[in-house]
Amino acid sequence: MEQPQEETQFEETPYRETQEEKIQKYARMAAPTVVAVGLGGAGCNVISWAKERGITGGKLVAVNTDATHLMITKADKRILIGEKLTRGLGSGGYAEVGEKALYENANEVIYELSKSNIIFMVAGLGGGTGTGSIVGLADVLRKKFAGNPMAPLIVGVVTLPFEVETARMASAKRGLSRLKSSCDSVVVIDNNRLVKVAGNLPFREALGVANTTVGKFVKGVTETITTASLINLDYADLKAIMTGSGLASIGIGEGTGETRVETAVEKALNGRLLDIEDVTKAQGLLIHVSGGEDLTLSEVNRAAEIMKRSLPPKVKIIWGARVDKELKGAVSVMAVVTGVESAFLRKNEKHLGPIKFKF
Ligand SMILES: Nc1nc2c(ncn2[C@@H]2O[C@H](COP(=O)(O)OP(=O)(O)OP(=O)(O)O)[C@@H](O)[C@H]2O)c(=O)[nH]1
Ligand SMILES: [Mg+2]
Repeated sequence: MEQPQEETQFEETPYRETQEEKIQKYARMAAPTVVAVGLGGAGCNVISWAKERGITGGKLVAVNTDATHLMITKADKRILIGEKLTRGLGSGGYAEVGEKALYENANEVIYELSKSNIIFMVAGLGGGTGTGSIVGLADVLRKKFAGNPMAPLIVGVVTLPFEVETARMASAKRGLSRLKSSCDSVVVIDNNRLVKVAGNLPFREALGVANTTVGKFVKGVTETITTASLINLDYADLKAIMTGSGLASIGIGEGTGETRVETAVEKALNGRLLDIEDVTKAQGLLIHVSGGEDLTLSEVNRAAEIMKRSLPPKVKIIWGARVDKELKGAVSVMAVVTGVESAFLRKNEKHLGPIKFKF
C-alpha cells in the first residue's frame, strides 16, 4: 500500500524586499521633493542649464508664452501658457500679459508643482512673461496653501535687470515688491553687481554667468536636501530660516590652494549679489560648501566658523556640504543671507508712491 506522502515543510513566502531595497524606499519617502519652475526666457534658460548638468532629486519645469523659445528649452516638463492671449508669440514685454497668460494655464502649472515640499520659481525680472507669470504663480500658490501646515516652502529666485535696460527697471521692481509678499523668501541677484563681481563682462557673457549663479543655487540646495551628502541640509531648518523672511541675498566664492576655504568664504561674503541694508538684522544664514573629492570635514567646519563670526549670534545658521567631482582641488562656498532689506528696492517703493501694479 502506498504510504501517504508527508506534507512538505516548505512554505512558499511572498517575495520580500531586500534590506537594500527597503533602505532605498524609505530614504526616498523621507527625502523632500523639490521642483524648480523657470518662467519666461531667463527662467527657462536656467532650467536648461540645470537639465544639461543633471539635478538629482529635483524636477525641472519650464513655462513660457514663447513657443519658439520653449522648443530649445531642456526640461522634464514644458508648458506653453497663454495660448489664447499670445498665440505662442511671447508677451511683447508686458507683465500684465504674462500674468494673464499664467492664469490661463494655472491648473496645468500647479499640477506639476503641488506635490513638492520645496518650490523654486525662477525668472529674470524686467520682461513681460517672467515678471507677470512669476507674480501670478506666487499669488495662486499662496491662496492654494493658505492656512495649510503642510504647505511647501515657496522660494522665488530672480535677477534684476542691467542698468542699460532702463525701461525694464520699474516693472522689475514692482514685480519684486509683489513677489516679496507672496513668497516665503525671494533670493535676489542684481545683474549689475554680478557683472562687477565677475569682472566687468560683456552683456552676453554676463547672462551666462547669471544663469550659472542661479542654477548653482537651485542645484546645490536641491541636491544637498534630497540626496545623501557630506553634510545634509535639513528641510525643517531650511524652512525655519526661509519662511516669511522676505528678501535674501546670495554670494558665491571659490578658492584654491592652501587657503582655499578662507578665500572662498571671504569672496562669498564680500561679493553679495544684492545690495543689502543691515546684515545684523538678518534672519538666517545658509552656508553651502562644495569641493572636489579632497574636501575635508574640518574645512567645512572652518568655513562655517568664519561665517558665524561675521554675523550676530541670534542669526540662525544652517549648512550643508557636497562633493562635486568637477571641482578638482577647489572649494566653492555659497552664502545666502535671509530676511534682509534692500535699499535698492526701498528707494523704488517710495518713488513708486501710490501707483498700483494693475492687471
Ligand atoms: N539669467 C539670465 N537673465 C536673462 C537672460 N536673458 C535675459 N535676462 C534678463 O532677464 C530679463 C527678462 O528677460 P526675458 O526672461 O528674456 O523676458 P521674458 O520673461 O521672456 O519676457 P518677454 O519675452 O517680454 O515675454 C532681462 O531684462 C534680462 O535682465 C538669460 O538668458 N539669463
Ligand atoms: Mg521671452
